[in-house]
Amino acid sequence: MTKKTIETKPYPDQKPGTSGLRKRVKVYQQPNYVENYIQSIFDCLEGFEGKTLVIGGDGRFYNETAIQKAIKIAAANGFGKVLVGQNGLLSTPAASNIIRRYEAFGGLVLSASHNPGGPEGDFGIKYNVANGGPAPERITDAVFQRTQVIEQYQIIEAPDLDLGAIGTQTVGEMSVEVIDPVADYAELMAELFDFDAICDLFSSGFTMTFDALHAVTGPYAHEILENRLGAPAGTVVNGTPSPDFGNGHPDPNLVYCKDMYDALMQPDGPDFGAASDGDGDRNLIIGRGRFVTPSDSLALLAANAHLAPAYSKGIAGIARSMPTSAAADRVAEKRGIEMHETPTGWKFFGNLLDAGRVTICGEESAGTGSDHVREKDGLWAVLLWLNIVAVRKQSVDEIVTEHWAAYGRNYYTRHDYEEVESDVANAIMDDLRGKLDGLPGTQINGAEVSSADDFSYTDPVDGSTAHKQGIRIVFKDGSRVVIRMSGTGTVGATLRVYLERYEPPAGQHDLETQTALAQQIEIAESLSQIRARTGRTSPSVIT
Ligand code: VG1
Ligand code: CO
Repeated sequence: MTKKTIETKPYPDQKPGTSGLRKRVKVYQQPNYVENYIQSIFDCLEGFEGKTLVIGGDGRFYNETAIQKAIKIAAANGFGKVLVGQNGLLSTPAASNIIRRYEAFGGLVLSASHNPGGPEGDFGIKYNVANGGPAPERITDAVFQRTQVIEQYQIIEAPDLDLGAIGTQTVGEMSVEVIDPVADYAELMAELFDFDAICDLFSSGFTMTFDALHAVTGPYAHEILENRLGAPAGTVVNGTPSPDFGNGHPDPNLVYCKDMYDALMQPDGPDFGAASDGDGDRNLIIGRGRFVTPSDSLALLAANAHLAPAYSKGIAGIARSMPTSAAADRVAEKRGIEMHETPTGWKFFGNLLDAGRVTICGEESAGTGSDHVREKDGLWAVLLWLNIVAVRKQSVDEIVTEHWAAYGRNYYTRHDYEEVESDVANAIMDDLRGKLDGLPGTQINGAEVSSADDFSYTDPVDGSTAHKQGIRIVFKDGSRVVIRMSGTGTVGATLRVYLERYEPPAGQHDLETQTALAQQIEIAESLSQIRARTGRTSPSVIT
């Protein structure tokens, strides 16, 4: 086993987005593409000699190839130990937990989340820091700078490791421990939630379907829901991870989980349906007859978290990403706890969680989580819902409608325009920015603008700032239109339009969402001309 220094040339496109570097597999397969990026990450870190690095991914195509490279580069750079999930698997929240539990220096999470996998699909690499969360922008910016000038990388030339065998091997002077990807995570969930109450719920005949979408949560869900909580075998469907996610799209939304949704809307359907994405950090929650929007789910989990043992003393505060609806704000207000509005992406929650200022965080994109790890956590959200249902002894539908009756309802939808030409998308955003100053006080389609800006954020813990995080236009009646460009796409540009309108406790809570937001949808088009300028007649995805 010899340590080698290999000459290389920079790639211009290794700029991490909202959640690490995501590209087509074909891009990652270029010579030295993975090596350059991983070496650039290590070049921006200090003090890891002899320390532990956690590595794991969602099992998609190219996962193992990239892991073998990462281990050998880590060994050559002087890490003391790598902890890697068996067969290269670790869900994103499980990786976050392993980093924290074993006090690792950091971790590499290999995933393109909800994007399709396989040779024609996407791949991704993300670096997480010692708190278990995604590296902050100061690090991701430095990594990108480094990728632009990299000239060489270090690697140990050695045979591939056996990632299937639990136990310890060595590469150069570094030890590599292959660990059970599920055990520590299942243990953590058992500490947080009332497993006895959830067991009783299942033994009382409560029925559930969990769709793992052939992605990483299969083994976690089998162990926790079926083995530990006693849900009948067959509760977990599509529970074996596959490199191309069964040729499917591991995005837990109403488009890709339509069959489950349809089953849940039947009067004799299951009581509860849930799903998670490629890397296990997102969640979809549907009760019989009631889909729970992610923004509402955040508010509901925050309002009811005290029913689970880990949060029985109450929560310190709530944080949500800017485009997420203000439903959670009403819970924070009523409880008199802190509320924070951050840019999109979990990396902005880390400081608030570390400082103990917030306990629960969430995003409209089906991500919710708490201070138990530093990533959003799909199964955590499912288990907290089950814990709440078990204690309240009510259906999801009853819990949601009671919540609206107490707090009012924030109607909410997101319209995505995918694979738009980058030039067109940039021009739309630039033109909107140019208009913002003149908007307050004007009327658009009958609604008066009260404020308009491009969201900037100052982190209250370390004072770091982030700019140009999305255009938000707020109207006098409290309704809101937000437009931003995705930072996770791999082809062209994706424009996201977020629409929201509040209906007070005594108002109408049972309108169809797109109908309830018809005025906001038209306002967004008048302002941005997205449909006109992209030639699209409708969004690619509505959530
Ligand atoms: C999207 C979501 C964002 C989420 C991010 C990563 O980012 O909008 O809320 O944090 O994906 O989630 P963007 O920049 O495309 O809007 V995951 O599950 O893809 O790691
Ligand atoms: Co994800």
